[in-house]
Amino acid sequence: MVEDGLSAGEVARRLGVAVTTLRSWHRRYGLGPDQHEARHHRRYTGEDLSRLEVMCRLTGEGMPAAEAARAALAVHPVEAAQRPVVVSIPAGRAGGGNTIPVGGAGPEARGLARAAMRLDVATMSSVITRMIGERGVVHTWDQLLRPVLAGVGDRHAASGALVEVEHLLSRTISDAFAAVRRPAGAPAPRTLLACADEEQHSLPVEALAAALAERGHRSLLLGARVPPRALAAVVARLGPTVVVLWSQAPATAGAAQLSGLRGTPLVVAAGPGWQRDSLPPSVARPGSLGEALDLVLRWLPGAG
Ligand code: B12
Repeated sequence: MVEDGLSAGEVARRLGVAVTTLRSWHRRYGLGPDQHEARHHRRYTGEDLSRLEVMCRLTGEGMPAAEAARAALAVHPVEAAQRPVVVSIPAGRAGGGNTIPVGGAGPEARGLARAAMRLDVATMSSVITRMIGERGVVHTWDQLLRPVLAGVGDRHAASGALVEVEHLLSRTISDAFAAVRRPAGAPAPRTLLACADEEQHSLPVEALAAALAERGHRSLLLGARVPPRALAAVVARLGPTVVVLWSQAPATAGAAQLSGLRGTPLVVAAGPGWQRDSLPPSVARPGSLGEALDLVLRWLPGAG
């Protein structure tokens, strides 16, 4: 409950948006404190806060700011006399300069980027889960997640900031992939998915596990940093048909790790870390999640 009203700074902290964003929403859309007492700082009431929460959620889901403002004002109407004229502004400007660049990616990617900047896990999760449900894992990875991950990576590389955003986004993506229903009663997994030794970038193999699940296949997901001895031990125990080993950077792409996989019908070295020249010719090198999925499916019984 908000008794005495909140300052713009307090509201900004609660919602995870910049004070400048709040001011611009107030100026452009009238989404601000109703009572503006002369010579006093503006205080936000509980109703103001509710409207702003709707605004954050909708822009986080990719809705243009002017449209989201109209919806927020409709959910919690303001007194007619105080109602502002809502103006349309060019899309993609909300969030000010404090944004993650997503290139030409669609409104959902911009919404996810904004939600990530606000550390708004609920919105991030609903945007990702909805797109997986509607368009599938491969589309979601290529059109939504990759652009935002790359944007966070670029911003971090340039400034050293946004570690917390990167971690929370990664965690939320992992959770969404893990929530893709694994096929019940499907045959035991014939595919092993792992990251190379000391490799922490596990999202790509998690994406592949979710994409395989969508197509009715279980896989064994070993995740990040799998030492070669552990990998060789699992392969010796289970004799999988396919092993996919992910390396994001050359530092983790020692080709010797693949020697323990001899006898596996299909070995896939995936990720930008691997150098084709250093790999035996029998090792497959997909160029995308979709290619990796097709490659693996070709080796699994009953796949099509
Ligand atoms: C999230 C992230 C992390 C998370 C990972 C969380 C997780 N569970 O995965 C955490 C915080 C752990 C992390 C750690 C580090 N990270 Co990091 N990270 C990222 C980030 C933002 C996204 C990674 C990702 O998933 N990319 C997926 C897509 C977006 O990458 P892609 O290269 O375009 O992949 C394409 C191809 O490989 C191709 N493809 C080909 N075959 C296949 C097969 C499959 C199955 C798939 C899916 C795709 C595919 O399609 C892909 C696109 O789909 C990137 C930024 C970026 N641009 O990638 C940095 C980035 C990869 N990280 C980087 C670094 C430096 C690190 C650290 C060393 C930082 C540090 N100082 O500690 C550590 C340590 C890493 C280690 N030893 O493994 C650098 C790597 C630079 C380099 N080439 O050496 C990057 C590029 C950031 C940057 N711009 O500097 N990171």
